[in-house]
Amino acid sequence: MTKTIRLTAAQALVRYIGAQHNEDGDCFIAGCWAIFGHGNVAGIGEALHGAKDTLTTYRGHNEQTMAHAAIAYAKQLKRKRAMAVTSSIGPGALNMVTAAGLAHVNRLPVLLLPGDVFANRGPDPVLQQIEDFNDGTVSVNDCFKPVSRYFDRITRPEQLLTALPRAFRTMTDPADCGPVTLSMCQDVQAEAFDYPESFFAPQVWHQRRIRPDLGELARVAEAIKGAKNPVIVAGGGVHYADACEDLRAFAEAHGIPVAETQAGKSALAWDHPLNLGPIGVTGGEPANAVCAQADLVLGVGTRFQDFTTGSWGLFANPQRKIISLNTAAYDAAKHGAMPLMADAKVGLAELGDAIGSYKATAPAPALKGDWFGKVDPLTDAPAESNALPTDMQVIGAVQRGATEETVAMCAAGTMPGELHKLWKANKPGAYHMEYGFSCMGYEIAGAMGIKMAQPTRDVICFTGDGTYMMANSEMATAAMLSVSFTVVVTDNRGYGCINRLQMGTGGAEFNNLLAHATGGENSSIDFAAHAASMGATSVKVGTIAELEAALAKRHDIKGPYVIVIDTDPYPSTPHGGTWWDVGVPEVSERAEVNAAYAGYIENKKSQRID
Ligand SMILES: Cc1ncc(C[n+]2csc(CCOP(=O)(O)OP(=O)(O)O)c2C)c(N)n1
Ligand SMILES: [Mg+2]
Repeated sequence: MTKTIRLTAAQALVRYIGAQHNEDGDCFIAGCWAIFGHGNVAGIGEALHGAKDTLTTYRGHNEQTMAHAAIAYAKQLKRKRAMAVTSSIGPGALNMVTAAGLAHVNRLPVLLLPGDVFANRGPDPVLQQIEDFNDGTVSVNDCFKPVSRYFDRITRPEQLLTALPRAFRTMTDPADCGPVTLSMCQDVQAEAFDYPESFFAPQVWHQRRIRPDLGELARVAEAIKGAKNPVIVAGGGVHYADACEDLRAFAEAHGIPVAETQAGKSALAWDHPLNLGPIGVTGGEPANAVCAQADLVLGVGTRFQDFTTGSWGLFANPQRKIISLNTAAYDAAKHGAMPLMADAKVGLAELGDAIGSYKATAPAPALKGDWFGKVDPLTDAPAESNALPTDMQVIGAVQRGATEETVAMCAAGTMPGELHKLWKANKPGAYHMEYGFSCMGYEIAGAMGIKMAQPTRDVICFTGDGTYMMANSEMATAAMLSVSFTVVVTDNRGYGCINRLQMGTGGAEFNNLLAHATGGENSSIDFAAHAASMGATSVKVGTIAELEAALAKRHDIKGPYVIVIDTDPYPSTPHGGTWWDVGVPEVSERAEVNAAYAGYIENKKSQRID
């Protein structure tokens, strides 16, 4: 006779979560973020309370941003651990959909547990049920389907017996990793079932390291041996596979230089001789010049998104070949690449053996010297003047005050591009950029998630005024939990980067900066006062020197510390970068748009479709 235990579906869910471990012996799910409503308070709420000594529940202030905190936690820990997030039905659930998209793009694990309408349909329509006129099986939670790597709707308690192992397989499988949504019908959460006791036995989820297929390996090795000036494009997969050291060894052994994507940055120390630095639209001249010439591009753990490839205009050598070493077959076969489906760590090791003593022609070292010669002065503290500081100077101030343990983090606005170009990351994990979704509002909650993941790190969050306004309420959560990190708010009174993009595509300045928005002149937000009202320590500074002084105090401050500085919305690093495909109007009454369109058509010719 199978020994069973009678539990509600919610109790079984929580008990199973508590029994799943990673290879280090940690509980894979490190905690559960929760905002309760009628759709989860009685079922999941009761179960979480029952497990509160082993699985901590955190009370957030917005479903989207508490999920951002969970996702940042998993990203900083290189997917070795994740968190769960539960919401009520309807609006609370839909608030999490954006965060699911973020995790989906960035291939990051998170366990989303939205409540759902009654499976038994007894009270239909329950409060917050949308009612599809044509399909009785649809609820708002169907919106999670395209943004979940695994979606399941739990309409009977015993479905957890198959759904939960699938959920954990998805979150711990490097090739398939992403958000899981278990849509928990409200009545089912509270229904009991006799679960086999063995279902709750402790389990370890090992990190699968896929070795290359021998045919693929041989073909790729042949291609590399025939290359004169190859380049490696290092993406986030290098970090997730713990392959930073392996990448360094491979690059050094074969003299192949490395360009870093936003997710890959910090794989090699910024001053490593073979680190060409940032690639692509937000890249620098060293990487972009080498990529333009390269006869072979070896992507390692990269999605080859448009910011990396310059919308496929960057790799301009007509003879060039692309190789994609990736755990996901989807990424390994992109854009006609020769696939090498493998984990970055074991894949690089086996590829190294296969190419033996092969050495590439190293690029001119002067490239890097020239680059820093040009951009470093932009980050210097300005001489005293009445001009507003630039974002580049703000980066310089933070960089000068950075320690061995600093993590620079950001997601959207001017700063991701500036940080990619200018930030000098000393070691893996020193740079945390969410640039797959580039989701405004990730920053403050994400900084909290990073600090929770690595409490000894010095987390510095860069956020514009726009992204601060979009989502700041987890600041109160961080204050409540006494999670310490620094937020540098660059207030340029508007959506500065999009204003520049608008001008760059021939548009009139319109609806981005407050100065060009209806009623914008009436806006006067005191960010420091706002942050203080939520329990943060805050200060408004007027100059770069004051910013440096304020930053120096951060190590003694408990909870979030917010430093606000007004900056100039117009300047950005005038070096590096490459074309980015943004559709420009084909007809317009504006001469500037027509000129931009002519330029667009010219640039479009560089876009490789082969
Ligand atoms: C959720 C979301 N909405 C819209 C965008 C498009 N977008 C990218 S950056 C940006 C403006 C950011 O403004 P701010 O945070 O003030 O940064 P700034 O560029 O001014 O430094 C917008 C609207 C986005 N990335 N994410
Ligand atoms: Mg702004």
